[in-house]
Amino acid sequence: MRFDIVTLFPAIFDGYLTQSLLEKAIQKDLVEIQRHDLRDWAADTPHRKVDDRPFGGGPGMLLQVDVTVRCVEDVERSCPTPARKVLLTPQGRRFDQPMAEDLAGSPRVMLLCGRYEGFDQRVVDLLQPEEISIGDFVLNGGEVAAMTIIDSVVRLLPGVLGDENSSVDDSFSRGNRLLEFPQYTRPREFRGLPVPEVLLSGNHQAIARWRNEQTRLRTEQRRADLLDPENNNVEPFGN
Ligand code: 6GU
Repeated sequence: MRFDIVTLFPAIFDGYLTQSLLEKAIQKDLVEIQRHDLRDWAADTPHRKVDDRPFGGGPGMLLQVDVTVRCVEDVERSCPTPARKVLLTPQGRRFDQPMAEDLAGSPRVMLLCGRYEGFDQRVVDLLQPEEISIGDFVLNGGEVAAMTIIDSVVRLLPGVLGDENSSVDDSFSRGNRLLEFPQYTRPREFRGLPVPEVLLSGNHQAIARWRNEQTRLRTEQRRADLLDPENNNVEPFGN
């Protein structure tokens, strides 16, 4: 799978690409990540301007449609596989695990990271990207959101995780919309807090029952919304 990241700050991704699980996945050729500096598509060589003030007034600067469309079209042509285009914006559809699973089935995804107040609306009108938000809060730009999406997608690609920490039972996946049960390792007791007795019992049936119960309790207490069938409509995603 290939990701193309369009950003004004390609260096933000440096540590993430070299200090995480991603580095191994890249080495194994399971994923390829190309970064593209939007400024390289600016028209004027000395200033390399990519933004301008919004018509009608208001705070901040907008990324310009001409620079952005030129960039995206060139990046699209840099590889024969057509790219699914995703624009990161707080106005987008809220990202979740089924959307990560859906993206993991795409051979190529182009992520457009906004900065400032965002993109000129005509970027969306012309390129018709899927617009994605990672939650109801505001980031300074799409870069952290792009890393979030890549991180959640890459771990779903075959061969990235070993069998020992497979993603098939992950919370929020299509087959499992419940929270995970609590887990414990050594020592058996720490500052007066013991590991629940049942986990030391060797009784696998009792352990499975206890874990299911904990999953149900936690989900009821913390995320009752996940148990509401109304919220479990798996809407299609994409254009
Ligand atoms: Cl995708 N971008 C920005 N700038 N802020 C966000 C976001 C994206 N998702 C949540 N907040």
